[in-house]
Formats: sequence, C-alpha cells, structure tokens
Amino acid sequence: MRKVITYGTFDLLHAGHINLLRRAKELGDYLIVVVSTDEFNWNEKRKKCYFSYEERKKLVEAVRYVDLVIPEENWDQKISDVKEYHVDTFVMGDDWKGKFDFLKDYCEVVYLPRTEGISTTKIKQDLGLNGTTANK
Ligand code: C2G
Repeated sequence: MRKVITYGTFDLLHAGHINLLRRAKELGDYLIVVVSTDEFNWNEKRKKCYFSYEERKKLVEAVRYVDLVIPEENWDQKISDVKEYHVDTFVMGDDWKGKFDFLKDYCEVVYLPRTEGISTTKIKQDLGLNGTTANK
C-alpha cells in the first residue's frame, strides 16, 4: 500500500484544497492529511481560522480522497510523521516548492501546482470577513 501525506490549514475548505487532495490521492492508495491545530496556526502562521480545528478536521475527513486526519502541532513533526506512518510520498502545493526538500532522505517529495484564482484569503476578502476572529 502506497501511503501519501500532506499538510495544511484547510480553513473554509474550497476547490483548491479538494484539487490538491484528489491529486495527492492519485499518487498512492492511502492519504494522510495533517491539519494544523488552532494553536499552531496562530503561534506559527499568525493565521486566525474561521473554523476550529475540530470543524476543519471533520470537513477534511468527509472528503472522499482522505483516509486519515491527524493534527499538525509544530513545524518539526514531518520526519517523525513520515517514519511513524511509513509514508512513501510527501505532497504539498508548489507555493511551498523547495521548503520541504529535506524530506527527500525519507520519502518522495512532490510539489503540485496550486489551483489558480481561489484561496481562503480571497474568500474572506470577497465576503468582507478579513476581521474574522478565530473560530467565529
Ligand atoms: N492549495 C492549492 N491551491 C489553492 C489553495 C491551496 O493547491 N488555491 C494547497 C496548498 O498549496 C497546500 C494545501 O492546499 O498544499 C493546503 O493549503 P493551506 O490550508 O493554505 O495550507 P498552509 O497554510 O499553506 O499550511 O506545514 C505546512 C503547512 O501546514 C501548510
């Protein structure tokens, strides 16, 4: 069984996320999605999510391509995740191109083209939600 892993916030789940998850699953048989916790998002990415971790986890788990969702709590868990789950392929959108090449010692690393014209930030801007507080 070829296992694939990817990481992200996945707030306001949209077609760009789904396109990424679909193509990630096409690279294997089992897809693990590591969803950023609210604490990690704020402490490390200064991102305030509209949906809480639990809500974002539930939405990502409902996506047909996804087999397992686990929490992303720090930047440094990727190597241990790859080892613990016996991952064959690490996938990210190409906005991260090159940032995770250190994982090439442990698994295949694939950067996929982002879906143009959509992002959580654009959705918030279009809806005038930029002042949204974390978790509503
Ligand atoms: N993505 C995409 N196309 C978009 C928007 C997002 O392909 N239009 C991809 C991103 O490249 C990423 C995934 O969808 O691979 C999740 O995007 P975010 O939720 O924005 O994730 P991010 O905040 O970049 O967190 O440790 C890595 C981080 O957790 C990544």
